[in-house]
Amino acid sequence: MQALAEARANIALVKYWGKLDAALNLPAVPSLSLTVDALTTRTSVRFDPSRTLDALFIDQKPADPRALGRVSRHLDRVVGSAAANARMFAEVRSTNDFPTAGGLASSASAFAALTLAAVAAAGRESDPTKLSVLARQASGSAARSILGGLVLLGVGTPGQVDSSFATQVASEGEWPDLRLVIGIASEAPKEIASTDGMNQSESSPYYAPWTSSAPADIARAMDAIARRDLPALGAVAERSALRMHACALAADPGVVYLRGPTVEGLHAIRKLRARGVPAWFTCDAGPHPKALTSPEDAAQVARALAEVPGIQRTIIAAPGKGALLLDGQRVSASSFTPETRIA
Ligand code: 2P0
Repeated sequence: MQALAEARANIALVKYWGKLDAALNLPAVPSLSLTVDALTTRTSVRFDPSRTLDALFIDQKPADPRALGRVSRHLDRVVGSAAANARMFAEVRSTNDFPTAGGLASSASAFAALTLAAVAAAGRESDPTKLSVLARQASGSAARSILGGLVLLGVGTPGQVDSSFATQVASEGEWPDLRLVIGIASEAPKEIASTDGMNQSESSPYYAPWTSSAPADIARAMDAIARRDLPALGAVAERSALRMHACALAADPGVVYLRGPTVEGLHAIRKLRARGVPAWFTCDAGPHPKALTSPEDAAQVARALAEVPGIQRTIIAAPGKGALLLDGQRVSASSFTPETRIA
């Protein structure tokens, strides 16, 4: 009846931006991410026959009705509708060790942890593929946080809910020598939610070229990972981030996540690279500049980002684990091993 799960955020190296089927939340492009050890959400779910409503606490505070509604809909999706008496109402408590909803992928770790905790609390059978299909329906990037290390999220087939899921490309132990340095530009929630930014980006004249060029970026990233080639992976990552933002900026009206510190962060990282430091820029639906680099160079990259005006602090993140249960429970496994599609 109750379970406690933990999941880590992930940062996409090849970005997810756009939906093939909004109702089923199927991505229009394949994406590839690194699950990171430094950004963790811990979520407990307790189904309680005496409850008459779901309750949600985020960082110890009662959540707003919109967040509660999103969580209730996800519980309905995972274990059945409360309104139809198919499940009990639940108390959900979630804590983040990083700022919520500010472009640091809190929805990824939050919905991955919620999915696993809810499945376990309900005593359901599952496996990473099914868990990622469930998590994806709440938040596309959450599908990737089910797994650790470098993770691929495939595109789907319209109308088929289980057609897009995450698979692990290299575990956190298989390529441990990667670091993501994050420059925190603001602790405030972002102004345009990712879902809205993506929907708006469909009006961009660059939307079609953005989606059609993504499979080639995935192929290059997969090849770089197979060779453990950081410069090749970094080059794809920087290009994918800039293309995603170019697509968003050209929407009508333009979707602008970039702030002064984001752009200055990009220049600082390129300047380091010109001096021979292996570091490549990325950024997401928020203002924080991030850099992919090596363990040896991470401190130097963090110092360079910390000097950018407007950067308040930096986080150095290593490859992290996938979602896991913390209270000794297990989700019983079912067998289901489909193939990931990237195009
Ligand atoms: C990514 N982002 O690949 C991209 C890059 C942000 C920029 O996935 O609409 O919150 O809930 O599926 O998962 C953020 O999008 O979007 C995201 P929905 P989500 O990480």
